[in-house]
Amino acid sequence: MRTLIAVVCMLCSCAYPAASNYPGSESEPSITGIEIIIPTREFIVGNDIPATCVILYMDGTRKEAFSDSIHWECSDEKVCAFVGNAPRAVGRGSAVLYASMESFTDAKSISVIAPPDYGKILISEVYYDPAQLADAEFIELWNTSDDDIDLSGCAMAEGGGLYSFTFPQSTHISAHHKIVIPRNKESFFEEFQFYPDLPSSGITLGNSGETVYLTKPDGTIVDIVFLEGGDVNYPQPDGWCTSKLPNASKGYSVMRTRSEDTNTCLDFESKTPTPGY
Ligand SMILES: [Ca+2]
Ligand SMILES: [Ca+2]
Repeated sequence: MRTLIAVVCMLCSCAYPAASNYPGSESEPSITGIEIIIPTREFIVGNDIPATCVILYMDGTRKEAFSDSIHWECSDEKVCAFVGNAPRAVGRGSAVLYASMESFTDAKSISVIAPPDYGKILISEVYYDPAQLADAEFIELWNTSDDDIDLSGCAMAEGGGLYSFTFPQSTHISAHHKIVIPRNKESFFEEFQFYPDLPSSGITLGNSGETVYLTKPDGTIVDIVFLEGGDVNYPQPDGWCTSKLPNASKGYSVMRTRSEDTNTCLDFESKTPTPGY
């Protein structure tokens, strides 16, 4: 009988260890506050706000709170609202996100911006046949919209399918500004005496028929240019041009001459390179 009791108590001891981590137990350190954890302060309309909350203890430890123990509020329901107990960005503007648990609260200011209007980004210049260094090539993009646009996840590619460049996280293009994507930034520097906005893309452009295009994060094409008829694997479609235009001789760029985009060769001319402006 003694042996049996000892075994039962051992099992008790295994199943119910000293309950220092259980809320309400005697050894639980006192709570000093809560803190909202969010990865960024800027969100896009329609997206969830991945906010969580941690409990702060007097001994310096922290523990993520159970989601149903937190009460969330937003200072402006036109900016953030709740689906169940999960915050979501619902409209443009600034607001304060509040979390509360018992007598503890925390607040974080957030801003909500419109979804990027990728259709307002145009390929504005392609320097595909440089005067001296072949890899001084560049592609220039123009944000024709009134808003900054986050290019993270967008990509530039060429029609042969050999080269592409995905924009790094947090790559922004300011409203009405242009950015330069060099093939090789050191060769670009040699020719233009300044460093471009972005790192070397490695995108190598053919000199007699090339297609250059920009895709948004879901992979669909935002803008495309067919140079000298386009790449043999991706030639110009009917309606682009009646001849193999635009083209540019060695040392010149194909350059967009207006912000109106007709998706034809008429939007471009051959000009002296103007990277970034
Ligand atoms: Ca080339
Ligand atoms: Ca330019």
